[in-house]
Amino acid sequence: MNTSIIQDDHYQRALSSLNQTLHKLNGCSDAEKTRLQRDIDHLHSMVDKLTKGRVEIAVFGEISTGKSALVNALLGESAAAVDVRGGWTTEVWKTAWEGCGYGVPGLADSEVVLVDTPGLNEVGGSERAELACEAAAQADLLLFVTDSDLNDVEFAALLNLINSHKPIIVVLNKADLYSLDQREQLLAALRDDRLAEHVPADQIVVTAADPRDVERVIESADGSTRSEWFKPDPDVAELKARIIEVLEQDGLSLIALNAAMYAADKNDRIAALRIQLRVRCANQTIWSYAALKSLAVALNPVAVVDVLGGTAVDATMVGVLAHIYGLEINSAHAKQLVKAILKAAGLVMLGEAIIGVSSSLLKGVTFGSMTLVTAIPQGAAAGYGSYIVGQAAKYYFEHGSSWGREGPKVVVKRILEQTDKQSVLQHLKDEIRSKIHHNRHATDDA
Ligand SMILES: Nc1nc2c(ncn2[C@@H]2O[C@H](COP(=O)(O)OP(=O)(O)OP(=O)(O)O)[C@@H](O)[C@H]2O)c(=O)[nH]1
Ligand SMILES: [Mg+2]
Repeated sequence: MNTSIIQDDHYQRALSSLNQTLHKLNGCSDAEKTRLQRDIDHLHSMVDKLTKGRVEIAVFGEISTGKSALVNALLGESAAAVDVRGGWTTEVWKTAWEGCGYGVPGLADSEVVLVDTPGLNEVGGSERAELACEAAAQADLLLFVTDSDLNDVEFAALLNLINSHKPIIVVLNKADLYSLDQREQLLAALRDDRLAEHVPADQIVVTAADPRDVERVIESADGSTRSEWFKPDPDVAELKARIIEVLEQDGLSLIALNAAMYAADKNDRIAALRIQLRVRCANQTIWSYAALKSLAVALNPVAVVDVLGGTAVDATMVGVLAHIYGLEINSAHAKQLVKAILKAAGLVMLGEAIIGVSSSLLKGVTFGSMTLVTAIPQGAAAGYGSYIVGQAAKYYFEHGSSWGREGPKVVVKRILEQTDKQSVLQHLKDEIRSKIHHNRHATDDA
């Protein structure tokens, strides 16, 4: 296999970072994998890119600056669609640059690929912006095309690309539209002024990717003259030379460094997304168990026993939460955790539950309308207890089954402080009411 030929340290490390990131993805749940499918595909394509030695050069710039024309001129053929109308290129588009004459040493399948992108101001929709971002993230070398002095939008976009820490060549295209003097002035403005601190002068080059027709006067042997329009050849020699120079100097380390940065970036993204998905799923679970507990207590005095023991429903919820965080916990451990949380919450919560219970017991629970007057607040109070237990358990699992240095008391106290109790209670009361609506024996005058 190709990779064994490459002994370069950076290269091997980059490859193993990509593989480790992919390995991490294997541990994701099916729901997480579905959300991360695009990242998984990109990571596979990055592994393929690195093992084959595919060098990607992505072309960016405002609409109609001549990006597609530049790709064609480098290729020496009309592969990309060029049009006088702006916004012509709407997809990120890749093509192999066969005649470029560079290959990563040691990788027989190595190739250079040119990546054409939609114009920057065309990248209005978030989907296209994401595509352009992804193209920049995968590319090893960036070309930024402009056809005049940079406007503010171009300058901001260019700074963004510079921040990706990849080599960048700024291309002043449409040179044929300017006189020699104007060209020099434009170059000086870019090199010595706007980009002086950002791009080395020799990384700013001039091209004419698709020069417009020029009139030529032809003199015949008899001295008569006639004029003829002809299309000059594209002039991208300086750019091509600069690209090859960069690749020959750094080709292998460029693809290695880029792949390593890519893997690190995806790693962070995967971790963030996983957390986000788990938190969402955990919150849904907590709400549904809190509602279940509320309803059980409101409707059924037997369920009240749960509140005193602080267990069955809450322990089941804790087991489900553990599972969401990729942990398994037996029911004895789950009950212990619930008790520990209730204890950490102090008498406030237990008191609330007990008051709820005793008043139901004293009144005796029937499904008459008067009972529901008290049953709904009691149910909501019990559900609130479950909500707090759930939030605390979520914290515990998020931190790898630990309360951290603060201990359960501080954590639970903070959760209590940060919870908008009234709105949780209101939400649970609404839940009970909407369920009771379906019970024809009951009324909802609570
Ligand atoms: N005079 C002149 N015109 C050029 C040159 N390069 C491109 N053009 C013209 O500029 C127009 C836009 O060229 P494209 O290559 O389609 O530009 P683009 O940046 O790909 O445009 P979008 O894909 O729409 O963002 C076309 O009419 C080209 O013929 C050049 O070097 N000189
Ligand atoms: Mg284009």
